[in-house]
Amino acid sequence: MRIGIVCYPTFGGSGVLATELGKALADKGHVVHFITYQQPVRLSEFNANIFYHEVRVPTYPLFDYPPYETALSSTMVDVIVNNQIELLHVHYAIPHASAAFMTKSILAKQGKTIPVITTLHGTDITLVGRDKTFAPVVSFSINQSDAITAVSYNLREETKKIFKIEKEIEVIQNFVDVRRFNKKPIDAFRRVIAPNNEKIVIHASNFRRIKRVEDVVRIFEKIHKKVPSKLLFVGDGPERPTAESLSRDLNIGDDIRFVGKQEQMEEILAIGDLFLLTSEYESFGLAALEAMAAGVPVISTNAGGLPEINEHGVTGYMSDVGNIDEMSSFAIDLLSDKDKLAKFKANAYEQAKKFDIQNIIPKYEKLYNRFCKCL
Ligand code: GMT
Repeated sequence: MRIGIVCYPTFGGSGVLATELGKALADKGHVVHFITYQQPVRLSEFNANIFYHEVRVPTYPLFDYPPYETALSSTMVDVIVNNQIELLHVHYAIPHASAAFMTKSILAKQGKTIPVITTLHGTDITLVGRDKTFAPVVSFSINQSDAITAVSYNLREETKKIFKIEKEIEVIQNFVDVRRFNKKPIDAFRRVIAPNNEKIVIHASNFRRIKRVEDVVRIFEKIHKKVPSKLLFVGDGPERPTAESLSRDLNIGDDIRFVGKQEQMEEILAIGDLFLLTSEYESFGLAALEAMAAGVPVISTNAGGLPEINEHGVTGYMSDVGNIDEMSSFAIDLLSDKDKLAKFKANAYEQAKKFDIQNIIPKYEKLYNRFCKCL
């Protein structure tokens, strides 16, 4: 099948998921055309079945705001027509669902039908999408999609609460390639981060406010008082300076490393003992699932879709948003008990296997097949 995938090319979960989906489909013999403004970060290796089309937005003195959505729709029309694309799968509603609607309408005028599937990822509904600046367009264009999927049961319910959705929203939960994340730790790397065999705590995100990275620092401060430990912050974003200055203010700066955006997450997670995710909301929490696939237990909030992956008392622990005391005592308890930690690590890995890419890709293929009988 010839599939067009539209996504954000950055480190965010929706772009990572869309890229991994495209790569897996290509491995199964489908031809995948990525359409986005930059090479997706996880699309580094060559695959004969993968094509990448860059959306270019011309500059013009009149354009204070470059019209990306218009350029994206025009590129989609061009790619679909010239590459015989049979189905368009867009990830993250803004602005991809409305650009897809425009594309579909243009092609309909030319007598061509292109089925559109929109996958909702989280903030495109719960944060940005519901804002009145975007809501009418988001709601309309989602409803115009031929199929709508959500990455968790929680996101499906949230979407139904926020918008009047006239179609069924199908849940296809996010996935992880367990084989890729099940790596042996590189000893030399572990020694650089934790020279005295301290425990390694990890947080990875885009450092947006919704992630509450200050809570991560405060939890670590409490852990650090009881358990020799180091904290690795992976990723970058607007709240990073706040987390950095709080680390210095709390006098724990020397035991916290900000390693920035990293492509080889599996190598970093392989040396981890605990993953912290303190978000106000996560539709799913792909970063936590990747940690679990690397055998790292997760202490998270119980917000959004996190209870769909993190099993309290089994694969980690969950607390209410902002409950720093409880999250730190769970962490101290776990990191201080060798046997319990080993058990939780094994449980986390077993749980991740339920979300293995091999189990989820056929669900997307089945969905595609409803619109295009050419698989
Ligand atoms: O977390 C972010 O801000 C990034 C965002 C995205 O769209 O890239 O992540 C969302 O999609 C991920 C992949 O489906 C989910 O795992 C994240 O939970 C979700 N983030 C939020 O809901 C805040």
